[in-house]
Amino acid sequence: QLRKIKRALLSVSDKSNLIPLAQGLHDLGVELISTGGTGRALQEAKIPYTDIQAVTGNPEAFGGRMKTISFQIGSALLFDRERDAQEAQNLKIEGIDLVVCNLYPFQKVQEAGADFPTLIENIDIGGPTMIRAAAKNFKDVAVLVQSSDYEGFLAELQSQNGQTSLALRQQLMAKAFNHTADYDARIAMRMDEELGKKSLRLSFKQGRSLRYGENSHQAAGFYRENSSALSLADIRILHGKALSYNNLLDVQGAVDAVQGLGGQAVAVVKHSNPCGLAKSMDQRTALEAAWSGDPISAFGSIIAFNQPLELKTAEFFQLDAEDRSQRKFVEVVIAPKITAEALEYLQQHKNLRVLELDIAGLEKAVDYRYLSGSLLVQEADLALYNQQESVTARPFPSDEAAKGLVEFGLQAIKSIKSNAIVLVQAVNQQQYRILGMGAGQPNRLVATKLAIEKAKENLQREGAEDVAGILGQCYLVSDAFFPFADNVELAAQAGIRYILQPGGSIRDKSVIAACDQADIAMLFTGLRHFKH
Ligand code: 93A
Repeated sequence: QLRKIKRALLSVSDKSNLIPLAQGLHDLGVELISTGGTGRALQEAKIPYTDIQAVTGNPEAFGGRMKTISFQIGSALLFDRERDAQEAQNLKIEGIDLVVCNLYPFQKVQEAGADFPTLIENIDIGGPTMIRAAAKNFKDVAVLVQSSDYEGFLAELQSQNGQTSLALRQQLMAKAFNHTADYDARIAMRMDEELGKKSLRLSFKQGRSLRYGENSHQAAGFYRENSSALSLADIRILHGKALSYNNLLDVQGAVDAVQGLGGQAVAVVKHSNPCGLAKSMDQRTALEAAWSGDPISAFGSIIAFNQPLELKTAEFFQLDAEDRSQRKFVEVVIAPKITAEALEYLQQHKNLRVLELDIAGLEKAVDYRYLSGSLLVQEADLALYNQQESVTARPFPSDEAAKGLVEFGLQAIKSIKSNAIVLVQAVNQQQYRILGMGAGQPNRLVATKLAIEKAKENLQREGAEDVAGILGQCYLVSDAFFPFADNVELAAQAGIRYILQPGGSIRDKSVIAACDQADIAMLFTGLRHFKH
């Protein structure tokens, strides 16, 4: 089903790449038809063309609102070359086999802050009509809507004696309908806005396939947002099996946790919560410190690095250990880059998924949650704190070291599901880690208990001599205010001496009093970090 292109209609607002295409078509013997501005560009380049008015038999009218809209152009694009051949001949309609069209730049004009009448004038009517007509008749007609497609298209024509294949025309057709749909969606959104109603028109394309959802009886899919410059769907799998639904959720959790942390940061994630998170100047040290947050849960975890993964770091997993029990199996590692040596080492583990993605370049300005027949939208939780106000008799330290640990603690708590409590430790000036955390508890007191228990367990395993002494150096961070003093009392019993929380409870006073009683320093940040 090759189709020769004999006549082409060129009508473009964006004239980039136009001349090489027009010249190429002309050289192949294609007759070119053009609207006013496009024609002038051809004329300047000395490429012969037929003026649209000679085809429509009508003048370009009404300030350009009527250029191509006509019985002649519509018919030339739409008639069925087999079924309607006789009728077309009777009506003296000669087919047009290619439309090259891009539309009035509505979006660009809008972004430039144009007034309403200017916007209205930039709603293209004739362009989408031609594009949709050509696309509908893809069996015989080709359509180009993007200037970056010209070069490849021309090369294909040149290699096929001026003909296009059905497969190519079908691809161009799908692209054309997507293009006009996006164009109209933009206009529709803007018109809703004018009436004070904001509408959301998200547009996604189906991406990699998923075998199933959270559980094996749930079908699932993964879609990439069309307008996203860099998406989680752009992950490159360098090694290992396809990603599962749960993998992707955990990868997002791990990536969120390391994003925004400087130095060498590592997150160890299970069920979308970081059970380990650390930052250091050295990557291997950071991994060890993150792993130590919960060395049992870390098995089968998803691990994200904010810097290129080095061999020395990867060797921590001891994948080549004779004694199999020494090998640390994880599900996924992801980094902005995996060095060749690290990749070779990790490939020893058949089931490990090794992923690359430019984590720092990922953007997630908004969060969406689908509810029954409705969508919840919010800005992503990007800020760490509003203020740092020491509210206790014992002042909360404000030196550089303290600031570093405060920011690390807030970054950690922001990534953990509510109710969340995390204990963070400065191993030294440049090395921070999660020492214990409690996540997703309906009762905050239980989260505090879990975080303290885990911290103690970790310190005991590590052979720490003065567990209470170390806990006395850690910061206990709460994602939301303490409604009662009981959390403070529990922390005091464990030897905790520093607490960070948003503040803002009607019982703040009694919570502060409990801190003073126990000689605890407390900082109010003024910003809650719920994560449901
Ligand atoms: O105002 S329109 O909707 N009326 C038309 O009949 C029409 N035909 C093509 N705009 C129309 N066009 C658009 O003009 C094309 O989609 C293209 O964006 C532009 C090209 O005009 P020119 O060749 O004069 O620069």
